[in-house]
Amino acid sequence: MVESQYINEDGSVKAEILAMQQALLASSCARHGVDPAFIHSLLEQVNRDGYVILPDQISQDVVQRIREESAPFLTHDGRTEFEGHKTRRIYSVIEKTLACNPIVEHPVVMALLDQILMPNYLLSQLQVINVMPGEIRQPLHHDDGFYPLPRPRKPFGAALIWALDDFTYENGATLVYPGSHLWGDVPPGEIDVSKMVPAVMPSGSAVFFLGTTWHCAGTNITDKPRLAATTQYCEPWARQQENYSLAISRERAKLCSQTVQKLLGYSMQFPFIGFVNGRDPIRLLQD
Ligand SMILES: O=C(O)CCC(=O)C(=O)O
Repeated sequence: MVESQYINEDGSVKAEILAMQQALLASSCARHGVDPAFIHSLLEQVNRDGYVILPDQISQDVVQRIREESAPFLTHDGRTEFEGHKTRRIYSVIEKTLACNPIVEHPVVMALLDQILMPNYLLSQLQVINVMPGEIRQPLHHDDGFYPLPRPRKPFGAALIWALDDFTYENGATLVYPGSHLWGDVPPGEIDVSKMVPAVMPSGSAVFFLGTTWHCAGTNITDKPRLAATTQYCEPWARQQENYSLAISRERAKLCSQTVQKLLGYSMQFPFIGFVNGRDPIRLLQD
């Protein structure tokens, strides 16, 4: 092991770097009103396994509002194997309902992302997903796989699947492959699905995973739908999957909190990415 600015000769991280990391964690947690020890323990699990389950993060009031306001839009089955021929999805969610905003800017999620991505990270996708009875397992994937750069590498994003119904093995709980965030490039056909772990969790919980972690929606063998939402985030220099500057009108963005506005793209990675007329685009929402 070669000594560097960050690493000691024995491979351990230098004390001053650890102290700086702790200070950054403490200030981010203070900003979001969450316990740094809790976030630290979640990060340890994420770094080890590539994912962590966050139990009971949103109230049933929030769940119920998402359920009610999504229902009118959950009318069409998917068009591809990936979307799921028996799965219904809502895209451009914020244009249709603001009910999901509390999960987009959830404080625990913000505190985790502050440690994983660069400042001014972005929302890349927000979907409501209803896996209908009889749906088969989704193709395996990792969410930053569409950025064409070889692995192993740092993740370019992170995502959550929020359980709005209780997630069970039988109704198609998200399947996650522990440790797969550390893999190099692997053809999905070579992955042993029997080693994947179902994210079994009660309604109001979420599974958080890195963009490099292999996962998929499971098979729904029950006679009831499995309702979920996904919030996905990317580095501020990466292209968002949903083109929010076209998908979400400015009038609609004005109804969101400043945190959500920034996540949609009314923000910059300083000094040179995302500007409008040479200035921070948040000004477009300020009268
Ligand atoms: O619905 C799920 O459990 C996972 C969905 C997913 O990973 C996706 O659509 O990208």
